[in-house]
Amino acid sequence: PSDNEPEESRGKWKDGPVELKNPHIQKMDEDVLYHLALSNKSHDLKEMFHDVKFVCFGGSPTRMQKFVAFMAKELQFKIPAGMTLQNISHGSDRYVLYKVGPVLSVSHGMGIPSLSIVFHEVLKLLHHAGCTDVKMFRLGTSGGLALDPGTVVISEAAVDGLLRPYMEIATLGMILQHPAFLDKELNEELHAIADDLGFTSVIGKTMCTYDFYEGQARLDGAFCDFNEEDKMSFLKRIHDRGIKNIEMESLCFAAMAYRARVKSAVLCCTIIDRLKGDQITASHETLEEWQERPQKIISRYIQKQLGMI
Ligand code: R2B
Ligand code: URA
Repeated sequence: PSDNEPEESRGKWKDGPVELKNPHIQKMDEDVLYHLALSNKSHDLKEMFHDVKFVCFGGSPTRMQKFVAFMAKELQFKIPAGMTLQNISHGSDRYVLYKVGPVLSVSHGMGIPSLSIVFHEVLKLLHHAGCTDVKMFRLGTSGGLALDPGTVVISEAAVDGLLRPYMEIATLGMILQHPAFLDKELNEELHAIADDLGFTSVIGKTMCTYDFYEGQARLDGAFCDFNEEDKMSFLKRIHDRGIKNIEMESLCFAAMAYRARVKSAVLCCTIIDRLKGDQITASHETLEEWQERPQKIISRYIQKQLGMI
């Protein structure tokens, strides 16, 4: 593992300021967060973001816009009639970034490379802003294994397509492995909230892949070199190893949050049972309702943390 901290400190997250494990940043005159269209010179990041405690990520820009509007309501922020919350990163069309009180809502696009870029920049933003005691959440979708669609899977651990619990990054011609631990206590708290809200949810392992089609054993991509039997035997095998769902960002999310020692959780609703098929055929309305479930769980968690309920 690339992390050169002693084994006994693993699994321990630190509350307190968001620290960057990069000595170069403090020597830089200006830090341009290019994909967020922000910089610590041109913007007063402390003024803008110092009170952020909860950073919620999701793949789609519109979903994250809807989420911030929902959070504004839940946190009883009055938005004047005809007004909407501004996308703070409107100067870049790569990602969206919204803020309501202590909550940031950020889109991350699809897949590890896209998430990784915005995660670096959000961590730097939180550091420059002097934020403390921050928690991060990924609110997403996934394919489930032997679960009714609509089930929320809370990731106990993220693994790659070979069931390895770390993210590999090619750095300076070497492969570095970053462990992807997630916080058990936080997961249990979220699981209890899901129960209270009447949502079916499970805590289990999540497989994170680099591709939606062949990478997730689908037979319906543009290419496919395996048959139904191969597919089913793979999916059953990983299910037997405790994998509850498959998606495309959890490994990077967990690895980067853990590397920064920021507590995080990954909550993905399932939108298909992969033991029954490959194509996503649920209606738009049904998909919307399922995708709101992780958001509602996190909203309830945030309200609790803020002492509102
Ligand atoms: C879930 O859904 C997306 C693919 O449809 C991907 O971003 C993921 O992890
Ligand atoms: N997202 C994925 O990555 N896979 C699925 O099957 C559904 C959503």
